[in-house]
Amino acid sequence: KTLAAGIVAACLTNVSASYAANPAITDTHTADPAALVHGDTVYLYVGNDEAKDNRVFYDLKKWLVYSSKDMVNWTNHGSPLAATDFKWASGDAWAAHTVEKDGKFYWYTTVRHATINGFAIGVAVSDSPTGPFKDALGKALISNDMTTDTDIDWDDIDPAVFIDDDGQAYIFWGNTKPRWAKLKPNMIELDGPIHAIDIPHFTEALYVHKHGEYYYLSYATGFPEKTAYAMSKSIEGPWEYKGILNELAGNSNTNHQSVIDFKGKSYFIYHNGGLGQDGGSFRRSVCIDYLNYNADGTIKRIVMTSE
Ligand code: FUB
Repeated sequence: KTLAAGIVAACLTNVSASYAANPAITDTHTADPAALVHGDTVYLYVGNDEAKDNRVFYDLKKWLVYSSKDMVNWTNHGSPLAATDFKWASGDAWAAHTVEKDGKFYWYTTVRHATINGFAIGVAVSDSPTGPFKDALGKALISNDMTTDTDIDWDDIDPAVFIDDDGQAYIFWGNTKPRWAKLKPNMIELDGPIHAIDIPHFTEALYVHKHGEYYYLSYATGFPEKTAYAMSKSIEGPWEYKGILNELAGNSNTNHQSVIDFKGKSYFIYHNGGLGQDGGSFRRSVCIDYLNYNADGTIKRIVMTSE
């Protein structure tokens, strides 16, 4: 090998290494992670990026489920749900979120509506975290005709469901316009009005979690996306903006986070474009790092690792 070839090889290695931060899932390209702790196991629900290269757009037809008992070794349970399992949808398995209530698992999904303009949110249900899942409603839970901006194609995306200690469930969602509503105890109908949320620099990917006496609302900000967060003592807000939680994750325009506590540690789960030489904005990969709180309840900025 010539010196020049060696230098080129070294440079390529370095470039690749700086992008190849920590994909936790490496058997295929995965995006938009949503983690669910159930017993001694974490279930990870992700979209499957199938774009051939990074020059066109998202190609997500289905979601995948993984599980782990140690956050290191992951078992692939295949795809128990595809976008077109919702008969009223035409495709696009965008970001989704699964929660458990009373022994049933509800998988809230973004899909493109076949007959109503734009994206919509559906909900599938199963008796098991790994499926089989089936459409729980036979129609969209939230569609573009239910919100005020019917001309905006993708403002009804990225559902995140939070069940509070008293059992009340809430759904948060949106692109550009963050929104929330209560869910009825059956988990498949909205209960009451749709509310706007007042948070700065919102792009998409809302996620709610609770730690101690605070609720945390994290979300993608700007574009390319970083992750920001806000805090409140009430799930209904008002939310106090706390700044950037995670920097650009590397080689992906988007990011999408999930936060869990598992076996005594807190985790920040997200995606980057770091898998192999062909990772990127439409060929993303799920990553996991620790999340740490300060004594006052604020969150330390995430330190992204390659381990
Ligand atoms: O994966 C498609 C879209 O990209 C998601 O719905 C957004 O959150 C962004 O990650």
